[in-house]
Amino acid sequence: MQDKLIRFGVSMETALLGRFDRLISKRGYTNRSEAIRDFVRRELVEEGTHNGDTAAFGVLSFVYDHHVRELEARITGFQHVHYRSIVSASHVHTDHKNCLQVIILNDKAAKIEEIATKILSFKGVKHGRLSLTLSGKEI
Ligand code: NI
Repeated sequence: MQDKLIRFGVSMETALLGRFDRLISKRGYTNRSEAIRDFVRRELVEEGTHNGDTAAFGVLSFVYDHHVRELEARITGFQHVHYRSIVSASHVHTDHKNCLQVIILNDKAAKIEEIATKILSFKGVKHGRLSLTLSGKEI
């Protein structure tokens, strides 16, 4: 069910509003209300995932050199230990030497961060990034 929309006034300096309008235009928004709603949601997600007990989703992407001895087995083994937290894993062979994995996780935010941090610390994992979000019903 769609929640009722409430109108409210916002006061803002002219220069700041100008910068806001240019920013949202660059990002494809056609009106301020939709942009402000999205910005608020983003902050709420950010705030929500700062609490380690929050049920969250995580998207972890990382690139590694599959020639590094035992690394592939280590990555897979670690994911099997944490299979309850991992929803899916995709593997792309980016070239002769490197692989990209994208893992989707669903667990408490702190647990997701713990798993991601560990994987990113493995020797041979070159770089990666974790993005945390909420399921959507909270926002
Ligand atoms: Ni590969």
